[in-house]
Amino acid sequence: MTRRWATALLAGAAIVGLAAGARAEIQERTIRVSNGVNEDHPVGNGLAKMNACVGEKSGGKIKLQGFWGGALGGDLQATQALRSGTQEMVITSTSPLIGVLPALGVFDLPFLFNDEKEADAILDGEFGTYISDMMPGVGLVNLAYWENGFRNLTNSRHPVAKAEDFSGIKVRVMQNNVFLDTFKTLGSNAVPMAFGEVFTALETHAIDGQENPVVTIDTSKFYEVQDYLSVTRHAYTPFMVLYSKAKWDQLAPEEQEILKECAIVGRDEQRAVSRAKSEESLARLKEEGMEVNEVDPAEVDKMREAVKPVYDKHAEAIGKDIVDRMMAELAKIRGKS
Ligand code: TK8
Repeated sequence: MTRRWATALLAGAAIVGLAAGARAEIQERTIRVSNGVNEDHPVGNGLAKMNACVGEKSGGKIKLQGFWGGALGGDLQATQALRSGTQEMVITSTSPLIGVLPALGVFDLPFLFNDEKEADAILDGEFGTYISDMMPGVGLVNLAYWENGFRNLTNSRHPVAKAEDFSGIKVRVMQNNVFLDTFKTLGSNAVPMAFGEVFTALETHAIDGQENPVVTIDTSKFYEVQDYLSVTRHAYTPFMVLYSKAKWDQLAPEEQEILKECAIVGRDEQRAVSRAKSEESLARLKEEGMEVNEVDPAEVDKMREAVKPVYDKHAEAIGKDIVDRMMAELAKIRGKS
């Protein structure tokens, strides 16, 4: 056998050995993933894709097990379980975590993004990394930003076609001061509440309305307890795919790499389904009897104008440098810098 062949064989054996060694680092494990939404939400598609990816890259050793409808607790409760090291993962809106990391409030500023393209550019770019790099400091690791989406108002009182129509409507908002202030500034009676309590509160008329993306309104069956959908697109909420830092640090580098890569694979699937399903959901909400109105752009501009003071009012709590950095990034994306 020539020296070259021997060298090639040795090199091959080394690579196979390394791969086997790396695989040996990968433990058999089932990772529990807490979700507030139901499994037929696009997050279900994203998690299925991420799970298939993780299974393939780990030789079937690592599995993701989704828990839905807040079965393992709401967003904030599940996130606290991660921080205490008693649970592995949660896919949560950033908004309820504002008490954990005030900087997350930057995503709650009303009418911040004009479209999904801007949201993706910010979240998947330097700014998104800048915020993700803050998460280990509060006991969390953000694997990716998935899409909750542009939020719209539903209620059981009357359509909201003009800025003044918010007046008198009792609207549930997430447990988040920026949303609370935004909806109070718009004239509604804003009530902070965990997502898991919203359906019953609507059904019993403890509240008149809520606001969420149409795929959430559809898959949470809010059409059963709401009459009007007003397409306001007043905010865009990201989901974070969070891992407990205490548990993350117990994973082998190979396992961490697999989870990070597959969270991105899951992200692309989840966003694609979220955007494709939005049209279907809108059609279903109409079929289920909801009266849907697209708010006139001139009226949206009036709403934008009305809530502008919310930016200055909350800049200090969020971090003025963070708000300024966000606005500078957006100006760059819009070609205005
Ligand atoms: C689901 C929540 C929900 C959010 C809300 O876990 O609370 O209204 O938009 O989708 O994160």
